[in-house]
Amino acid sequence: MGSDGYVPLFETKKVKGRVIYRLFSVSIFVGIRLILVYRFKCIPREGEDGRWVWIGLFAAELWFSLFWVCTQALRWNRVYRYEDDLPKVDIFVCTADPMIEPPMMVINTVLSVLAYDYPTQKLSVYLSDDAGSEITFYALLEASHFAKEWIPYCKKFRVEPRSPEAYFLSISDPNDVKETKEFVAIKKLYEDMENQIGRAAKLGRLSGEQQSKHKGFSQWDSYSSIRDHDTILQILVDGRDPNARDIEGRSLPTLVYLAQEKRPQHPHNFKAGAMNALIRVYEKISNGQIIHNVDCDMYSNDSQSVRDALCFFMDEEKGQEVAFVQFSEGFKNVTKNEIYGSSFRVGMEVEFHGLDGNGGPLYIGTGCFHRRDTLCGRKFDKECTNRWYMKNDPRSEVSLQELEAKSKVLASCTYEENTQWGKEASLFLTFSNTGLKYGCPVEDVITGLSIQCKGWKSVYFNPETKAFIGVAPITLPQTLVQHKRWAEGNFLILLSKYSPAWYALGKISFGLQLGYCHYSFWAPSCFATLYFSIVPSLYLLKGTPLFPQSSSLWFVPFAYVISAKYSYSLAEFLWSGGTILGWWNEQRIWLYKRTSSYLFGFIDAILKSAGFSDQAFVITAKVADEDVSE
Ligand SMILES: *[C@@H]1O[C@H](CO)[C@@H](O)[C@H](O)[C@H]1NC(C)=O
Ligand SMILES: CC(=O)N[C@H]1CO[C@H](CO)[C@@H](O)[C@@H]1O
Repeated sequence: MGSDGYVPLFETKKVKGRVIYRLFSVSIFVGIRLILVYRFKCIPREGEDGRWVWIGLFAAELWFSLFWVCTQALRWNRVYRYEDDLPKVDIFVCTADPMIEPPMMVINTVLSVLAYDYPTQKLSVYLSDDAGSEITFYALLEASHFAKEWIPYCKKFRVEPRSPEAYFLSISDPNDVKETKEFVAIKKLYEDMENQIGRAAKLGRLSGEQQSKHKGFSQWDSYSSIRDHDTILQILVDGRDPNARDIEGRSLPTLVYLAQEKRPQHPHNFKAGAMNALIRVYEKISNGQIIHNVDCDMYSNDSQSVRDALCFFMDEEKGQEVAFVQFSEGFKNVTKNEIYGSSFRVGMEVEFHGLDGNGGPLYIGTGCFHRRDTLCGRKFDKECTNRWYMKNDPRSEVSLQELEAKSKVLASCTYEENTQWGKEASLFLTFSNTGLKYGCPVEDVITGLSIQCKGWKSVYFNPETKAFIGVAPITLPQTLVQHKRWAEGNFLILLSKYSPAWYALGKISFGLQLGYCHYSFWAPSCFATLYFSIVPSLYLLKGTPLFPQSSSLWFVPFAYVISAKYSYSLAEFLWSGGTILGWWNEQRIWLYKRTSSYLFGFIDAILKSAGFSDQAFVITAKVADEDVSE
């Protein structure tokens, strides 16, 4: 470790005792020289017995000497590289509703990230359960037992993907894998766990026996409802604990369950609030330098993703500028022709790459790796490095109970009052400097924008094998509601203090400003679309021409623009891996969205910013809240 308190991502150490080795090596060298001198001097005269044997021996020794010199190159200057100093990575998994997001789905995501190919002592996983569901806690407890078998199994047989469900689905016949016996055993174990959890979920409560399995369940004694309960915090696996070992005796990643305190009279700010509570709590527990966040419906499909992301952060040229690395997402639930156009194909394959060229993609709330300092409001300056400050383990010398008690306070609903955290749920006001931004239905996008405005860059990474796979909305209403939220949120950003149009002026590149505006303009573009879809057809009935006759020369630009634009759009869609029918569906849905989602999004945004409606809530098919069902 350098005297200035940081260590590089990996460390290069010169081997100890080099001087001694070199002295030793020189002594051998001298010895060899002497041997050669002896051979040369004492060659038998011509005609004497054994002259040629002697010369042969001399040649052989000469050869060996040369060879020896070469071997010295392999020993003279040895360095050893240690990966020990990889930064600590903390993974936040967010869930909000055990009905929409069944506990089995949540723990599959958790297990897939627990099994990342990364040193387990450097990995911690936090599950933020905004519903504070006892069943989810129970599922996580079961998953922590299963992980003791699952992690070694994955690492031993290099299993991909590491979400058990996806893995077992991908293998239809146990005889297809080499390790048939182990496969059958682990699958059985998984199914037992699934049955147990399934039964509990169906009943909606736990039996006394299940509750007696862990002292953590006592925290539900004071639980009155999903919107009214104490902070629930439980460190299920403490990575430092010498007893927390997998079946092969290796350490396990730390695993923490957190449900922030909720009281009816306090806003809890949904996902952003949960993330901010997590950020405060994790500082006391693991305090890693990288925060990785995934939604609970999005499992990791590639165990190497952490290392992939670190490549960008540790890059010698540009690494110090990178605030976050956003991965693309894949969807397992879309049909071949994407009937609701919900895979965001062109966005992922084309548009985000365009943003990346202008300074970095948006932060889309999942599948993202953050430099922790940037989430805590750090500005980019010359002192930022691609090296990682070594933080002392915050846990040292504190018992687990004390640690839990200390951390719990940080997730209470009054903690944020009069602090720099988050900020109230209203627009046009000063967003604070710390944590994720509140008051916007797309808290992720506005958070990413504010980070970029502080001088940071972001990186978009879209590997061939999708690193994260989630579920897309599978019904038309879900699709439309999701787009209403996005359109409304992005439009609100335009009106907010953090507007990409003026706040960002001069802070981010002009191209990136326009890129953000593109998303912000979704909502208002409903009017032009509605006008175009209604008025010309009415006038057609009246017989008033609004477009040039096909015989007129003015017809050419219209025909050209329309046909060229559509051909390009089709080509782009096909190039992104879509189908012709998929493109057609996308066009269809595009019209639906523009005439409904965007219109409602626009109206709601205006009402909200005029102060008529203040329920700034988050709706997603993934993270939803009680009010959503309304
Ligand atoms: C997910 O990972 C598996 C295994 O590596 C791979 O075969 C599959 O193509 C990946 N899925 C996607 C959508 O990339
Ligand atoms: C989680 C989820 O919605 N799964 C659905 C994905 O789509 C297939 C059909 O395409 C359904 O069978 C799954 O239930």
